[in-house]
Amino acid sequence: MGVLNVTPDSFSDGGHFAGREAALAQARRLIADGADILDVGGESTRPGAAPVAAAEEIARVEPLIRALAAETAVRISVDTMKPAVARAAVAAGAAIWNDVTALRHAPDSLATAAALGCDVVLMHMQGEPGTMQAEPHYDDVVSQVAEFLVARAEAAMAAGVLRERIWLDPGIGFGKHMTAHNLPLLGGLDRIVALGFPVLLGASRKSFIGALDGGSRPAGERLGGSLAAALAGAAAGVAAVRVHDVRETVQALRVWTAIAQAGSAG
Ligand code: HH2
Repeated sequence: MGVLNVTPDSFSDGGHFAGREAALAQARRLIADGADILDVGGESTRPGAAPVAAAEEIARVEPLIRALAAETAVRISVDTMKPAVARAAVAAGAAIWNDVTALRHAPDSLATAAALGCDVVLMHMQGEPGTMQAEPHYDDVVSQVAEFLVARAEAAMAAGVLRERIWLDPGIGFGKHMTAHNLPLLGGLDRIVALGFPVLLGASRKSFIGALDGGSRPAGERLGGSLAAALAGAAAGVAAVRVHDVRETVQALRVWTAIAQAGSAG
């Protein structure tokens, strides 16, 4: 899954693809690089990001999704917590609603997901985007994230979302201490995969990588760590990785897969 943020303020690519032509060109690049899914986002979820009104978010993502759906068979996902944005995006051709609040943001989130009938990504987050990094606390991060995700999947199914539409995501960096929580979660991904739903992993360029590599590496200098996390995800059996550097990730996954297959054949 290639990340396409059409926002002025996303943590790693904010402002780069805010114009329509720049966004389309980046989408084509991600597809040529091997992305199977494009994740289009019109509101940054980084700590302290300014909230965006639904109308403004729709204006950012809807025309782009419509243009992309007309020219590519690659699946399009919309990264939003707002039902109105999800509705507009699916009407424009999106096939997946990626919701970092796991359908908790609005009272009609669950019913909207059921009515749309699209795939939904239910992501774990402790707290709210604005304050989630202030003081995250867990007694057992892997168990608590797993319990939350199961509860949200059950809530979605009770509201009418089909089981086969549901993806789970541990939410790396969302209300998680840089290393004390993100690392056990990455190391325990097999327990999230064992819940029986396809798992999406988004670790690309996140701060824990900078923290493990001297402390101050900016987002654009975290490719090596992003690849390491993607391969850890592959080893645990995740269904997809949400990444900024599609070309490099596809290459890493191809080599990793070839080695794994040769190992089991020999
Ligand atoms: N991470 C980000 C945004 N959306 N969605 C899912 N399902 N999983 C993630 O890990 C995830 C996500 C944050 O990254 P990015 O989009 O690059 O930044 P921003 O939130 O600042 O737009």
